Amino acid sequence: MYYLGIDSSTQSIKGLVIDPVAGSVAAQASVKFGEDLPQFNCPDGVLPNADPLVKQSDPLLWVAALDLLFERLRKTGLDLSQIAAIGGDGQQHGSVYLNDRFIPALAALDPNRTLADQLAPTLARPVAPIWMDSSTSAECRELDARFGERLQTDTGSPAIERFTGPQIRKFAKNEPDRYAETAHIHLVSSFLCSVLIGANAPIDSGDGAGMDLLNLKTLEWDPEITAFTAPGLLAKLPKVANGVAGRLSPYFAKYGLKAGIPVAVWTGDNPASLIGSGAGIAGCAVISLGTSDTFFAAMDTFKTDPEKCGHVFGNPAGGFMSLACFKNGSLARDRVRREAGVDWTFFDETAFALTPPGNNGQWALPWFEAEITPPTQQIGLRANFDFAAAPPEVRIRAAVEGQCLNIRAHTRWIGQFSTIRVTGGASRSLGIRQTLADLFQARVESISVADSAALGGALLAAAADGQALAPLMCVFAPVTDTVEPRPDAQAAYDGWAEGQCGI
Ligand code: XUL
Repeated sequence: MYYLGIDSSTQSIKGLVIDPVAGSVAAQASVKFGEDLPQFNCPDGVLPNADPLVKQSDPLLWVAALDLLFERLRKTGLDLSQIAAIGGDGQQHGSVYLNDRFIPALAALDPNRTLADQLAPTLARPVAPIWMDSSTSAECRELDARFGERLQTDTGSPAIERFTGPQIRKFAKNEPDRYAETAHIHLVSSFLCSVLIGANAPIDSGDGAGMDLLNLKTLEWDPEITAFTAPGLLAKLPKVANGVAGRLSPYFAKYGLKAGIPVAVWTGDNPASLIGSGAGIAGCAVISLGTSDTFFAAMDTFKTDPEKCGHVFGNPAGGFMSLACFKNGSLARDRVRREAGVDWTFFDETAFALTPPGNNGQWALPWFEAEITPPTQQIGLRANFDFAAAPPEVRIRAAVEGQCLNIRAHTRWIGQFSTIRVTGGASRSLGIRQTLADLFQARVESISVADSAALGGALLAAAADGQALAPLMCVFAPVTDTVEPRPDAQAAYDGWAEGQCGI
């Protein structure tokens, strides 16, 4: 018996099958949106747009990727009929707009046709705004003016450009006809979960809290905020629920899966990652180094960010979690590395030997996209030295340290932690792990499964099948590597006046 977790993130979709008895991963597969499905014209998962603040994707790309993922999982040779339940997560905040043909189309999915082909006529809007979008400042100001502090105290976040509520408001204002045709608005997570169960799926409190619409005191859509955000919005939102969303649609039997197995309500990639990294219980913070860098932790007491940059989301293991999100994560890091003409091994070995912690006071912030934390729409790399003329080891250390310093500066409200777990692709770099350890003066732990979001989805599938979550979190998140903070490096970073570099 196995459980499957699916992580539909910004640049790819991944599937991870776990064997809960052996405590191991039984199979995995992935689909890269740009590389494997070039016909959707979404390199890095984003549609080209002349406006650098507008970031949208194609919902049909996500369902085409789902078909291809199951095909690849089948090809691993694993007997998919032994999968007892499915869970999953999506990149947060992105929204999909569907017309009244959506539910009938889901109920009648034909295994002889592709998902993309059958769902194309159900889109009320051909594009889905995603979390990287920063184009809704006007709508955010309108929400602020109407609700003030209440937005943050009740929904966990002030009005934020990428959050779904401001995105829906902008769509309803700018494209009223398409908005009127919209019968259902889903997050990426609840959209893909709906496809799996062949019916309208709920939104969970983890991902739902990223919309500026969910009242965290009642765990229901806030009637006043939804009414102000867009006309008739409440009727277009699915219900809020955690647990089992429904049963797997017969469509997926063509991949060898058993129709009728339970499908867990999907969550956001960060809440899923909290579970997959074994940090669902308060005490340990997680830094996820992916397309976005995020810092999050389970909360024991509900508190919001006094600086108004960070968020409170539902914790799928119960209660709440805090999160700060940094948009210029892996893509920015990789651009600096590529332009310096080196690889990450160079950073881990040569750059570390050639440059001291603190980089002799030289810092850089690779903000090639409008940054979320702190919010700024001034795009471009900032540095306090002649970046282009500096050698590769100085450039790369400056950018990595600048990113890590920015994370530290904006997560103090979450708490001080003696242990931080790291996950995501860039956490493989020893140099990055050591920089985090030195800067936070905390032990940095790596866990065996780098893909903690997909693992979290698989663990939530197990929970939906009646298994206890807490022991499974421990079994699947064993610490495989530890980096200790170097006390002598502390002075180099504590000498930094964080305000001096504009963060
Ligand atoms: C979190 C956020 C991103 C996305 C994409 O608030 O915007 O981390 O979830 O990963």
